[in-house]
Amino acid sequence: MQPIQLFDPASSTYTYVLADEGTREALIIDPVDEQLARDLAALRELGLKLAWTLETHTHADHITSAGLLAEHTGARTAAPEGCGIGTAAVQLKDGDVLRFGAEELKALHTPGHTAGSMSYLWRGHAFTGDTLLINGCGRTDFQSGSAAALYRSITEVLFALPDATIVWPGHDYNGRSHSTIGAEKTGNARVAGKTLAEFVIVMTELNLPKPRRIDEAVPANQSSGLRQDAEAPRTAALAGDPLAARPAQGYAGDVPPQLAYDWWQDGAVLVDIRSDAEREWVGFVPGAVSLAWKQWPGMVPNPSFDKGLKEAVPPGKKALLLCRSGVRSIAAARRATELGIEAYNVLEGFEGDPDENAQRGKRGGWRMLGLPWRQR
Ligand SMILES: N[C@@H](CCC(=O)N[C@@H](CS)C(=O)NCC(=O)O)C(=O)O
Ligand SMILES: [Fe+2]
Repeated sequence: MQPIQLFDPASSTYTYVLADEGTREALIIDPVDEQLARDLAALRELGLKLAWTLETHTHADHITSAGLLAEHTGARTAAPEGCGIGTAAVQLKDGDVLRFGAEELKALHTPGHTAGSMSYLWRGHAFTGDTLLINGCGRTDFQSGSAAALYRSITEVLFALPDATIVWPGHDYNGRSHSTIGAEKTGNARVAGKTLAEFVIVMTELNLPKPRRIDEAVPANQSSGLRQDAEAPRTAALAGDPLAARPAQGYAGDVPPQLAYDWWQDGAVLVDIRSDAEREWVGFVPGAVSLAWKQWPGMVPNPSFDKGLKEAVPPGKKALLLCRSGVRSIAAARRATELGIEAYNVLEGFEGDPDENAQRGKRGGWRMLGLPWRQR
């Protein structure tokens, strides 16, 4: 199976899906949060089970959907160890191999665009992230970039691959999809035939404007896209996908906050799965069971969460899972269901917005509806 190349026009980012034909296990490289619904739909249509999400580096121009993909599909997250993405379950070192079905992908440390940047090799394909672009390369003027390191990564690591190796870049700003190592070795305007000193001058003189979203994107990407101040884009991304917004499979159902409150009064168990820090900042729900969903992607299942949940929900009772915006609670409701509990996801969470685009300003969620909550 050839790599599947997907494009995010807003950031000109390429996302790749690789799959093992036999087992249908798949891996996704550099997924973009605005494209979450599209990517979930693509995986579903192709009958693929996502085993891994993978980053080439900490992006400065867009936010990854890795954390959300992991929550929705059960995939594990992997990222280069030098990228400061502490939430990634697997921290990749040079030469590490990731397996999906019978397939293997190899990580190559190719620093320069950022110090942690990696490229990935799969069969005759190289996914070069922003290390090597088509007739270009990643910039080196921020995020621990180094033109000298990039020169070595391109000329000594990537150009050492066979000429026929297909190059799949992390971006292209001119509508090109792929190249080859041979073509870049002879024709890449920034690096072909250049000495290290000449390359450093080229890179120093680029004078590119700062990426528009760098201040927001870098911190968000260091938590696999999960810790963002504004959660609205994720909700909007999910809204286009019926499966993501309302996954009938995997748990008993979705309930709006007011109905959850009524069920709670009737004896259902309300489980607040936000972190202790989130409750401290925003407020807590008196009487709810506090049980943080400390399941960073890849850590599923988490024995302490499972144990706490089983103790909190007596047999025959419904569990109502509440998080901040109604995304994590879907994953937690699925896990509760696996443990034999009748589990519901509380829509819009504690402070989510039901329909940001259509009803701007009309907010929902537990807190917004005036249901019981207190500041500590
Ligand atoms: N204009 C884009 C930024 C584009 C950009 O700086 N891209 C980075 C990759 S994250 C790069 O290395 N570009 C190399 C180049 O444009 O030559 C934005 O505002 O987001
Ligand atoms: Fe980049």
